[in-house]
Amino acid sequence: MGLKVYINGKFYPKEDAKISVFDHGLLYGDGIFEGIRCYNGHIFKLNKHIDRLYNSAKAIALRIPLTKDELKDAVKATLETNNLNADSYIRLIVTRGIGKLGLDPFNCSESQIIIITDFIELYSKELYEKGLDAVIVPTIRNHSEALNPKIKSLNYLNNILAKIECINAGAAEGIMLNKDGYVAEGTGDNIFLIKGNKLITPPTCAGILVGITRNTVIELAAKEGMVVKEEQITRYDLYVADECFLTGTAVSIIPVVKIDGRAISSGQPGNITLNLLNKYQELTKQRSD
Ligand code: PXG
Repeated sequence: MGLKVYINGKFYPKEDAKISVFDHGLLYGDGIFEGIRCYNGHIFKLNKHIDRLYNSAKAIALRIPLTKDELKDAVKATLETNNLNADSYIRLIVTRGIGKLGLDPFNCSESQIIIITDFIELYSKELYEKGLDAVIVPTIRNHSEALNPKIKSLNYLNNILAKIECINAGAAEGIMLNKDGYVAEGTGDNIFLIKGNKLITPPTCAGILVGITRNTVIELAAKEGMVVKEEQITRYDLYVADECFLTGTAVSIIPVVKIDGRAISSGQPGNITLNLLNKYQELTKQRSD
């Protein structure tokens, strides 16, 4: 049986899962999304993803025509329809809907809800063991008063431009600074460094997506008795860090061992990073939310 995609309450075979070319999600990137993981049949942090989606919707004045519970049921139904009860990935999308040409979002039809369930592997197993090489890219993260990075919008060109720069530089990931020159985040992940006994990550006011994995790692580290700080980070701080790693739903925790040609400490994944990765993997096996 082929993959089925949910669109507005109905399931369509992958080949027939289509959206109008007049949808403002396509025409203007006007919409929002979430990337969610299902581990061993359990959807990880579903409530947190649903809350963030509704906040993104509120911020762009988009009405989601389902209650949070109805939307959660739709996500679960999509997994069941596809018999995806082991490890899988869920892409939840809400577009502005079908409208006329022209920016006005208020002439659009009801917003369109799409749920795709599939698999995702952003980095090879080898990179988790060896750690990845990152570069700081020229494109800065969106200014919060232009398009707030807290909104997980369908408009990802800011990150895509950064990704192009990192690929051109031959690196696995790009680190983006904000307009003030402080470290913001990766193109699709949050960043942490370890210095001495402290775990440090940029504060949300640095202009970042408030990652659900980020928040989970902050909680985990605090439980492990680590000192966790949300502090402004400079390029220098990254170069001289003891350890560095990235977090995200798709990547979980991945070590960074080189930044702009500088080896981070010995150039091997750090012990604290590997311990946190272990603890995170244990957590994904539990039915916590
Ligand atoms: N920053 C940005 C810009 C992101 O896009 C994160 C941080 C990490 O957030 P979470 O909540 O996932 O810990 C993201 C998340 C994909 C994909 O398909 C991208 C993300 C998550 C899942 C899948 O490329 N980005």
